[in-house]
Amino acid sequence: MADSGKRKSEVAGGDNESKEHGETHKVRKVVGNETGNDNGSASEFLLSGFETIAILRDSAREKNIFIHGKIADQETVVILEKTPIREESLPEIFKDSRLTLEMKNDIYSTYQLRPPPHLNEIKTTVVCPATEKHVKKYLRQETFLLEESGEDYLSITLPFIQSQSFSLQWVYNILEKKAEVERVVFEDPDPQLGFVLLPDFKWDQKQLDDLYLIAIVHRRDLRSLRDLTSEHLPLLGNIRTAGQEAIRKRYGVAADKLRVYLHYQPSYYHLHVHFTSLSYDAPGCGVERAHLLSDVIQNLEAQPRHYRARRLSFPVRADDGLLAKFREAGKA
Ligand code: M7G
Repeated sequence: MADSGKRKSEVAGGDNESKEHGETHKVRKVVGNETGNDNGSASEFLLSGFETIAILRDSAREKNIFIHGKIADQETVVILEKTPIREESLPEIFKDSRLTLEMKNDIYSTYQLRPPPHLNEIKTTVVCPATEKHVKKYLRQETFLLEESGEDYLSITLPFIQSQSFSLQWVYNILEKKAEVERVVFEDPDPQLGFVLLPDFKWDQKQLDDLYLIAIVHRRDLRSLRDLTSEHLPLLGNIRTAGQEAIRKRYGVAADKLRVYLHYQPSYYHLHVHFTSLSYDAPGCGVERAHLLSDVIQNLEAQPRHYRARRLSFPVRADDGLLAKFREAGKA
């Protein structure tokens, strides 16, 4: 990310140009009203009364920390993440920062650098009110790989997700233009083949290195990969082609620089497709969870009911109720 050395132009800084495969594209300013329904100033001090209950997870390498706490008695999860250093900000960092010497030895010296506050932002995600499931999702835990047959899905997984899964309100808000309206990069409004493409909330859109968008389908009857048959090939083909084209136009990132995939299991059971930069090691892009859209399309072309019948593997956390259900059924 920050150290990839081949950074493209800044995405959010206005009308910048980016080059991909020799072509030059306008990278339009995409950051507007971040939430689509929040004026920003009201939330400025949202975290001033935050009370920490527990650190769910932290990583010195990823420079993030996941915290469980309370805001005015409401269960809350806060994620703080240091953002990559952008090439564009280097002149200002060098010119306006203060250095404190830590040590000097021969030709080597280390410093604490204090940049101007606006170059020292921390990307912050707040889930409030958070459910117990949110707290568990972010808690670092031992994981186990489950293998699920089509029958296991119908008899164990489906009843479980029907009773347990996360609310899809945020998805419906996007589809109904009640939230994140100004963040939408592309929309095909067709009720059967259409989808909305927008930045994933994990991406701050400040640099292309960690580009991350999601395509959310308009139809509401598809939960996950398991529901897909050859009947859905036109939908999947449309997401692939129109999604890649929209990303090429908006960000100047070509199709062969993108990793386009579905998660199994997803966290949110409304069909959506992840588009991430190929060079970005995105969370959840490992082979135990990510299914490339092009493979999904090919599998359905070869076998119309591939994903209804096949055994699918996926990781589950130690305290995931689904693991308990598989164990009760003697399947894990
Ligand atoms: P998933 O495969 O269901 O689960 O992906 P995961 O979260 O375990 O990866 C859902 C995707 O939607 C993730 O990449 C989330 O970061 C993203 N996402 C979740 N929420 C609640 C929002 C949101 O409110 N807005 C946007 N833009 N993205 C979200």
